[in-house]
Amino acid sequence: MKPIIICILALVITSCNNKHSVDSKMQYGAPEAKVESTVNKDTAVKGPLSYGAIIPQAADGDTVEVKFDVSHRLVSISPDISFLAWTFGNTIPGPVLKVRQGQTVKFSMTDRSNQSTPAMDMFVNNMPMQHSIDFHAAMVNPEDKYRSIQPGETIHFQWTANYPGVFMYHCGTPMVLLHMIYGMIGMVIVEPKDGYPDKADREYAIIQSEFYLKKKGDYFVPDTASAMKKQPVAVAFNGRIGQYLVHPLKAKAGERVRFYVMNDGPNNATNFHVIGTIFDKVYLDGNPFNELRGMQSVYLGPASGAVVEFILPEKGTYTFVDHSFADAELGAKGEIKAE
Ligand SMILES: [Cu+2]
Repeated sequence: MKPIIICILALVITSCNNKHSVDSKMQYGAPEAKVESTVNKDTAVKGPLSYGAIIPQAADGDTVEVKFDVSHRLVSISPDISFLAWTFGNTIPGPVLKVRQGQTVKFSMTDRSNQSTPAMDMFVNNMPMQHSIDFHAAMVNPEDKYRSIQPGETIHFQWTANYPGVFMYHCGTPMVLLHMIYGMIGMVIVEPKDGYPDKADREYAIIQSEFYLKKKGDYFVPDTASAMKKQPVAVAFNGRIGQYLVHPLKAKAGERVRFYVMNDGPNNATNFHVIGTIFDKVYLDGNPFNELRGMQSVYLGPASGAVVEFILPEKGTYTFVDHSFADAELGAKGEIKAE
């Protein structure tokens, strides 16, 4: 073989092997966070964000501005269960944020827990309080960026998405468990630099989380005692019990479907499974390096995620569950319908 051909072959092999190698351009840390005693000028969320199973469109460019605020408001997790929740971006879970690997997020958040929202006055537990946010997708000094802010204050900080995948975010203000069972959880998707090896025909975001509540009058209130025992009264996908049984996700027979699955806990594991198919590929924490094949389910502890890809083999309705079936009975059950 001629030397030039050997050189070209060597280059091709090297570049293939490095396809998913760790990028040397890691950004460790970020400028100091800024806390202001003024509120963001409006309540609207800003950035590549979406709600429910919809995947946001990542923005172009090296930096992306993201803003969502904290509010205390009435949230329903089923027609029968409502409670005064503490939220990021007004919902449980908070909005899904999607960025590209290497992008820097310029984030800002106001603690609006001192502002009244509809139905709030009915509750005795509507005290304004400190909140914070902890992005698992970031690598920054938590004492600085994840510090608690007072009601009426706004925090600004930035972080760079070094690693691809699916990551949790949550309020980190003590008692952290309490802030999480009040609803302060969410997910960040970091798109890998070179994407995933296969093209997906459909993509959906699925966040599993537990609810620890007790009845108080016509409403419910979060219950620390049952949370400490890790005994939820409900487990849901994207914050609403059984929503994808009423409105199944859509697909077509033969399509390759990609779910970004995040277990936001806060306490229990999930064994995520789709009845009637096999996960062709699973990427643990959504990193293309962490590839598994032919999995019947994927076991995810609290604050673990995965990207799962599967083929819907023929027309039909496929149920996705936490195969720890007590959780499925408590609400961790949905459907995807292949037409
Ligand atoms: Cu909080």
